[in-house]
Amino acid sequence: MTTTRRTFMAAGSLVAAKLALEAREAAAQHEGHGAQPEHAPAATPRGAVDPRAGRDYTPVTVPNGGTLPWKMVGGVKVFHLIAEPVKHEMTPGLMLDCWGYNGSTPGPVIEVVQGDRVRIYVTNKLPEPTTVHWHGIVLPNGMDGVSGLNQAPIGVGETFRYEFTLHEHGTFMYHPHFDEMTQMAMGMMGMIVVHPRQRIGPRIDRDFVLMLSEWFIPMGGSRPDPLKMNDFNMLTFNSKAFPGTEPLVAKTGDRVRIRLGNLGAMDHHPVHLHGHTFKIVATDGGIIPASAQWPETTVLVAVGATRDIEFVANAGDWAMHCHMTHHIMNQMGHDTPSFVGADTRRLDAKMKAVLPSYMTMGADGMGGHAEMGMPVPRNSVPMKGGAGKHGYIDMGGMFTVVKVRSGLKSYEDPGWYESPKSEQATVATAAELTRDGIETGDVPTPKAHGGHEGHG
Ligand SMILES: [Cu+2]
Repeated sequence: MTTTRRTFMAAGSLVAAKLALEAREAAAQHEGHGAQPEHAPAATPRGAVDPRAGRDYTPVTVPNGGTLPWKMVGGVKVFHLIAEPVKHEMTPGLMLDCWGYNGSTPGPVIEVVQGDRVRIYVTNKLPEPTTVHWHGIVLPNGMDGVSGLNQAPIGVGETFRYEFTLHEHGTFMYHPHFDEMTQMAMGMMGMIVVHPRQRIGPRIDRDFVLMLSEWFIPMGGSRPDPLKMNDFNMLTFNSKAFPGTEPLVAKTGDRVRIRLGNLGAMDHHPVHLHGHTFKIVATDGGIIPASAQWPETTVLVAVGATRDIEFVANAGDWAMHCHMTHHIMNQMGHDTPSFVGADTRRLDAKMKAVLPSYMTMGADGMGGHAEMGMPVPRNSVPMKGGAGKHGYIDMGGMFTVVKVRSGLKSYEDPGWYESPKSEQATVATAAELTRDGIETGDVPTPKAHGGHEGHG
């Protein structure tokens, strides 16, 4: 047990914190975060955190999502989680029948403060039993949520009560531990953020929460397939695939934290952020001491783990994505031969005789296919990407944009970044090539992609 994980209030600092509390209470009023507990919860063996002490944190921002509301009853934060089927638009053009919590997948983020006593009612509106496991949280055994081991399953229509005190702070998750293969593949998962009772380290300006998951959605279908063990064809941040992912917006110089959690079935995701180096500052086991943090540009988020990264924001539109290239594609077919570099003219000619619209895919790469609007089954998004400032962004899946600007008045999507001309990559001029002695030799002439002249 380290002092960085659990903040012990010394008597002197408690007085100071109480004084600061009054000033802060007025300022820190935030939706769902108004009241402080009036009564300290009953002392526990590890109840060293004084819940009457002040609070100094930045509430989380959940792209494409929100936080679970709560009310204070006798010093306990009371939540109501409802496990239920949900209609979910994973990305424009793909509407799904999923399972989730309180109308969404992932479920709303449960945001609390270290030392809080929580009572979480869970109502089961699914067609089968369920439970909730509070992943990563140290709590009494009977609250751990493993069906059969720690509790009876929550029957269809039943409401169970979970109650415990958050001794640790950090980034955690919740998910079922009954038929988890089905229920998690259908979208049942969520994140838990426990802020430290007293701030540790520099103030965070933007605190984002992203859950990573993976799905198999048959082309034209609307139900995730829980039996898939690999070849997942939809990869998501907060159950959204690009271009459905909301950007993460920050001001230049903001200190940004991104909390990543992975409850996918099989895959670990190396999440890469462009234009920055960041530090991995915490795992779901606690804070990494400053002396042990190291700079990174990619963080591997293993199945069942969370990672918090922090950086100071640089101006621009920066891609953030899983670096497994198949994880930034939407509903790509995997069971086809590779045509890259093949001369497919004879094949095309024969096929066109029976299928006039036939065109072999992929002989000169697959960039631009997404943009061409091929005929596809209804409710499917094969290879679909989204519009960008400089043309089409050929990616889907676990891809989003961190948008950083100076002088923002709000954290609404500020549109596309306008690079200064001198800082924009463009076609090199003949004068530039001559000046620098660059000879390109013979170069191929671009072929039209099915009547589409090039792409961005
Ligand atoms: Cu990945």
